[in-house]
Amino acid sequence: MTSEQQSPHSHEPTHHYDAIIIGAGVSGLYALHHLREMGLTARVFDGASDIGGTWWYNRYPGARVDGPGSPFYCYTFSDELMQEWDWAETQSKQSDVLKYLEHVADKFDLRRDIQFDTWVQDARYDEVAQRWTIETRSGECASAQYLICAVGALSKANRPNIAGINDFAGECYHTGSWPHDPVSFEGKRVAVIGTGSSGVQSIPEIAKEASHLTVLQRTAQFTFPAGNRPLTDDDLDDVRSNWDALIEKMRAHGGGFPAGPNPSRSALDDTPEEREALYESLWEQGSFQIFLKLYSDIAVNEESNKTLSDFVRKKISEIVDDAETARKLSPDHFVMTKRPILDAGYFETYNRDNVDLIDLRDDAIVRFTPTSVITESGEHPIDMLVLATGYDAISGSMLRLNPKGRGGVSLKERWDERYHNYLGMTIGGFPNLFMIHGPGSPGVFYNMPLGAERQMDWIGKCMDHLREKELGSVEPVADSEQAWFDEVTTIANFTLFPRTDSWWTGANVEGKPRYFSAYLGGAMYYDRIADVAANDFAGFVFEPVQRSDAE
Ligand code: N01
Repeated sequence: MTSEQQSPHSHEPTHHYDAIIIGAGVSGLYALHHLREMGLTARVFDGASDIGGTWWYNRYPGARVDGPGSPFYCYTFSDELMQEWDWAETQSKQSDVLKYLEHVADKFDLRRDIQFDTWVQDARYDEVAQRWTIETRSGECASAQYLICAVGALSKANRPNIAGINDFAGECYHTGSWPHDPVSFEGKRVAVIGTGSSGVQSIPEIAKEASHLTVLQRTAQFTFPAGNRPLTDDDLDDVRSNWDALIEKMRAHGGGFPAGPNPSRSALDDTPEEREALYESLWEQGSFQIFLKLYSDIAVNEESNKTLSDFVRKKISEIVDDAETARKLSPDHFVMTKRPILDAGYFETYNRDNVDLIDLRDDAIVRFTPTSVITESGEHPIDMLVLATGYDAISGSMLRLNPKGRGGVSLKERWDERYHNYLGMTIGGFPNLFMIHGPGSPGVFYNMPLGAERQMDWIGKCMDHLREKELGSVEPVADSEQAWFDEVTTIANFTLFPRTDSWWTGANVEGKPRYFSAYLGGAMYYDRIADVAANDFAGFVFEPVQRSDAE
């Protein structure tokens, strides 16, 4: 159903669709394509000026895929798309990922249903009409039976609240909303706050150009060689001729990678020499493959974990010339329990004469002035400040949207203490709303384009179910949300992940509920959601279509 009649009321919807999708990133693009294939009408709204979501915003120097690597960080729904696209490198740079997404948008003619530069500032459920109405910042309203939130797990910036930071008069950029015009570091004194993936990728690049770079580090990080290399024609031919089998492998793997399960033995089953040889060869090889070939218990057994932590700390001490700097760069949390990072010459960067490291645990920031950052040890004059301080991740962009469900209850109210959800896709009291990569789903622990496809395929099945049974709304019951929370938490507590402060646990944002909200069961998640669908969507409550008097 689509209609474009003008409404007499300024705040009445003027456009009506089957589905409204918020976000034109990797998830939103696929959602649009899939809904069209189902014969539904859909409109995508995005605050950015073009497609790409995270990949549109994150243009900082050094930004690359540090996940599964190309050509596996991609959609799988179209064989033709796979066959025709030439990836250049194993760890594609941001501009190459964006080119790919632009190609997808052109090939499937997606742009005609996407509205750019349009920030959705409100979304409300109408219980009588069984529809969602959204309002944009410019006051435009539209309605749809379904609201698909493809708002990104890493999209709401985490900006540090440090005394005087707003008084800093030099250039200041957050890695997650990097300018589109080139930024020059030439001859400048630059400070970077943050040593997560974005900091670790950008620091070596900034150091090459800046006259001086000061890295302000709160937590030292475990990072591994990215091993980026060009993809040859033979590499691509090999993947193309085995694509169907590789997709099956990706779907069966816990992280959505074309790999078998990790070796089934514990790190403690090997002798120290055997372990050292394995770690050394993986370090040499680089790329995300490192994590796929590790012992099975690195993330669950403290002693096993320490064997790998010790190995990386030894590497740091070998690479970094200055012993004190190497000490500061050596992490003390369980390796892997903050998002593992891939780098290109990160630790080597600290051997440069123009780079200094300040460990904020020993030498905290006191305040910023218009021209400097002052730490306990003294003043550091700077021309530019780079905030690589990450995101209010997983739940932040949903809470920023803050949809209002039944009875006008807002998501902020519903998620006051924890992110109630069922299957990581639906929320009680918010009928017909679906999240992609939301809390309670594998989201950031899975190959994200593949995860988006698989979640959206399930959402499509749920919509089909409503259509076939002439139902007007679907939402989870409270018991299924509680059971899902218990399942997510039980799996997480089996691991070391919840024991480290990270954006995975919400510990990076003040006042955020601190718990591990991602589903760590890997491929089991897709079996679980398939079972729910096969059992007539057990755990959900449905309402029949409410017919108006006129019908
Ligand atoms: O963010 P982060 P990110 N004062 O949260 C520090 C994905 N990604 O943008 O660890 C001082 O990891 C904070 O310190 P601490 C990837 O999944 C993918 O780097 O909280 N420091 C940390 O060092 C990644 O994990 C790719 O103590 C402060 C840093 O800032 C995720 O995005 C590329 C601070 C933030 O690190 C997020 O990565 C990049 C403060 N007030 C990212 N606040 C690709 O694959 C925060 N910090 C391309």
